Amino acid sequence: MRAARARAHANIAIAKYWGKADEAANLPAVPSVSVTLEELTTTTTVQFDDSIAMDQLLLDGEATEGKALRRVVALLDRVRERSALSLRARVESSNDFPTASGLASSASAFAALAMAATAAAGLETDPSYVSDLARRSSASAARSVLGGFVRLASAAPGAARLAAEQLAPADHWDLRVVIAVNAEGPKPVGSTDGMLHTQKTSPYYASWVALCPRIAHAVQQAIASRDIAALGQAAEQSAMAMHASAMAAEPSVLYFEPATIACLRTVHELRRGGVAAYATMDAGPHVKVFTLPDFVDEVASRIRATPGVLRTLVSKVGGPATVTLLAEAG
Ligand code: 2P0
Repeated sequence: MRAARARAHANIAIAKYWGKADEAANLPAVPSVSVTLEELTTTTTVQFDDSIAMDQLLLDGEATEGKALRRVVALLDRVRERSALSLRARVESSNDFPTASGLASSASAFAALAMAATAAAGLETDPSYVSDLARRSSASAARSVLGGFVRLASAAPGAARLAAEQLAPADHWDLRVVIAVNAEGPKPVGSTDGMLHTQKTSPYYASWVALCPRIAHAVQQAIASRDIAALGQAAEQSAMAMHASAMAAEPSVLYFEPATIACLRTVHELRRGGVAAYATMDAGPHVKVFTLPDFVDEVASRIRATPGVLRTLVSKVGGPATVTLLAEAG
């Protein structure tokens, strides 16, 4: 029996990924740039075991089957193929943030799984291999393998591989992220379905794809020069353009709730008062606010007081996924 335990952090895209160049190979149509979140972590243990006949998944202590298990098996099959290992695995995964909050992240989950499975199979945990492996399950997970500020390029259909790359480590810039939790429970339309529907039906999808390289470039430059205003403006344009393309789909994909708009108004008011605060939204109603240490308490208290906000989380920039090989048994 061979086992490994990995930890990976969630990430928030500053320049968003929304759209696939190749659905079967899960290759993104646009480049994305993210920041890794120290405070939101998934821990996953993978144990290859000759006493079990099928892969098993425990999510936050609950035996899980169906689609979640199938996605895990698909990743394990890739690792088994590369390592010529035929053993089935027991996978145990837990989040240190409330799963029911709708913040449950496939990014940290598949990054941790890819890292743990690779190590448990006795393969080299080369970040480029692990990131490419995670990307095949969930493109945003490719970014969570690396720490700090991370870029995932777009790819041509049929590209053989695509891994994320680190732009700067976590200690490059003490950016802070305030997260407004604006709903409980899973989102009505998942990211994969939402983006595929957008690219098939939205008249604005082509404009979105054309815009993304410019936004990703602006975000990279803002990170390099630690320029929060430039980063924030590009982040807000990326989020609004992504959501505009989704809203224009037929039928519309609408992730915003009243609290989402209320948070955007709060962020605008904070900026008018001289506070560095910039908002982004993913495939859900929550709002993530980029800010700096001097402003983080004020941003968190103003966001917490915004109507409809259930609670807030605050995070620093986090490091890469890590893995520990557990003692071989049996
Ligand atoms: C992002 N999102 O860049 C964007 C912004 C959501 C909104 O990456 O289909 O779960 O598994 O590759 O990684 C969420 O998409 O999608 C996502 P798949 P994933 O963070």
